[in-house]
Amino acid sequence: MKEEFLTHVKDMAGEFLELVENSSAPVKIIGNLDTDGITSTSILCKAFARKGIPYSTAIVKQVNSELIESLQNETFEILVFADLATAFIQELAETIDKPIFVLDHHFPETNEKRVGKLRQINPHFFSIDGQKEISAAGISYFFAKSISESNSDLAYLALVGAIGDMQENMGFIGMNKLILDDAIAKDMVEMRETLRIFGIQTKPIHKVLEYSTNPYIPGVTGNERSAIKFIEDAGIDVYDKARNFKKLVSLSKEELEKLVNAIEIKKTPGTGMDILVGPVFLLKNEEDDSFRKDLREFSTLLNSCGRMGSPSLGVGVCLDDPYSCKKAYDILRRYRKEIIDALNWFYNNRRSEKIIEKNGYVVILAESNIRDTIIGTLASLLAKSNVYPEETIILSSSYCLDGMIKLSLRASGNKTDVDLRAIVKDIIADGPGYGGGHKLAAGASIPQDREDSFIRNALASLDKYTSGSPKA
Ligand SMILES: [Mn+2]
Repeated sequence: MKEEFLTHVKDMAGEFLELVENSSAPVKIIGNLDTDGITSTSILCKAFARKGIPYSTAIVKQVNSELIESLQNETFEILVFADLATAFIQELAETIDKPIFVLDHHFPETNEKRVGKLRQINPHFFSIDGQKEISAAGISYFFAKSISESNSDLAYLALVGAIGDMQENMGFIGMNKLILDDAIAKDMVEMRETLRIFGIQTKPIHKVLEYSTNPYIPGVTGNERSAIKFIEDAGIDVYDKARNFKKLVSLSKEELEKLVNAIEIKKTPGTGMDILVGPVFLLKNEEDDSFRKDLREFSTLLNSCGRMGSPSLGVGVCLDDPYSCKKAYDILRRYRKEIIDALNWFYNNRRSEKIIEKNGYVVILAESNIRDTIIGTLASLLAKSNVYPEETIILSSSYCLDGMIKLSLRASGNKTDVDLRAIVKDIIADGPGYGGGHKLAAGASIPQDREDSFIRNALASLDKYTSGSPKA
């Protein structure tokens, strides 16, 4: 069904160009506040600019009735949504009487490609799995390529978006694989089989091991000296000939093998990365020490821009703006610091009433101590670490500035007997609030004035799905 999907995208791009020709206002692009949304927006910006189409962008956390109302009052004549809006198709089509293009890969609620003047471009209509095979950045890429073949040099951005949505798993499949082929054919991206630990392409090896949480290496993660000793014990000189700390590029094949074996023996099983060696994807024209060199680091950089409230810097990074790149690195550093602060807050409050630990689950009530866009990352980190036994459900919550409480649910290890969405449903059952997600990662928002009933519902629901006995 790939061909049918691509034909559909082409038709839609054709209709878009025709509408643009008869419009006197800029096109409005509304993108989602994550790596996939930022790369989608950037791809569209670049394609529109090259074609001389005026545009304006907005990056938002979510679509809701207020956003729809405010868009209705703006003077834009054509709207393009990227990586969001699928859950609001009816409301959008009914409220805004203008051409709307929704480029999204979330599971569609209606089966119609057209609802009034709204058009949906969604791979699920063509039996393509939008969770694994293509992200919104990929859809935006094919849309851009339909506008002009010259936009095929943007393929790498689509891969960065797919990585942001966890669609890279020892390589790419489906439509993403086609995009990778384009990026390699354009000589923009190179694939190497090597150690996949995060940061290994750009930082000295001992630093990479010190900061590695995936995998977690007991006695090495978090300790620079032990990391250096660990490398030496593996029979590898930590310095290169120029007496600089060695990076991955300066390891011989034998040394790389020694390093992989040493990590293999020492790492905690089940902490995320089971296979250490696999494909990594590198931007050919980027300096070795650049955060944009390894597409996974590029993805993290954009994610941090979004979560720290500066998504437009992320767009600037994708559009090669030097000022944005410099500022984004500062943001990435601050983001890492906030995550470490969040972890420290967690460890310092484990014995307080803010963290409720039972057998089978833990509830973290961070209130205003952790940013709402960081709380999910904390839950994911705890789920991947060995702080709690396998199969522990981790519910974390923090206050948002808009009067809501944001909740994130994760399960450590491979908990498969509980669908986390069921717990979300229980929590929001008796009042205002909304939520959803996947079986293994779910979230919700509820008003702060309902905090007491949220905690009651959450504990009751978690007790139901786990043993729930007080922790010994
Ligand atoms: Mn997405």
